[in-house]
Amino acid sequence: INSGRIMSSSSAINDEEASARAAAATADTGAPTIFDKIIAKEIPSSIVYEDEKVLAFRDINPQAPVHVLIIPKSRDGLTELGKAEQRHGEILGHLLYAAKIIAEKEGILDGFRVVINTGPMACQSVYHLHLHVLGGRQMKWPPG
Ligand code: TR5
Repeated sequence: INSGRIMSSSSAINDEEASARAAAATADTGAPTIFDKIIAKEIPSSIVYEDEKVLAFRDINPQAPVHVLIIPKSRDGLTELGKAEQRHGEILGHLLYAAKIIAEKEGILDGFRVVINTGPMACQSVYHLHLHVLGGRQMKWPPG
């Protein structure tokens, strides 16, 4: 009974957080985002990996001991995964392989999660495609 009460109260908090994120989530407008400024190094970020095509930096609001975002340097219409076209296949593969390189550098190859939120229903908040690489703690399933 107690554990049932604890579970329902913690799921109420999660629901509240989820509702707040969902309410704040907006749809893609195609406008430039804060990530353009990070790519241009106009605003600082904690860069963990960079090559000619992608940039990876630490999330400002980490959800795990390791929480890195990987973005294409050229957005090229890829505001979100849901807008991907066949021509984006190469960069999508490059981003995913970069996730493995970063996981290796961060020492989380024993288990890590790669997340892409796409669209308001998934609470996407920045419309420049990005992969979240999360690790350094035991992950749970299902995600919220
Ligand atoms: O919700 P989605 O999947 O769109 O993820 C966007 C992520 O960008 C969130 O996890 C934010 O915490 C992260 N974010 C937002 C900003 C930001 C950032 N990560 C690093 N540096 C940031 N700056 C400087 N500014 C942001 N607005």
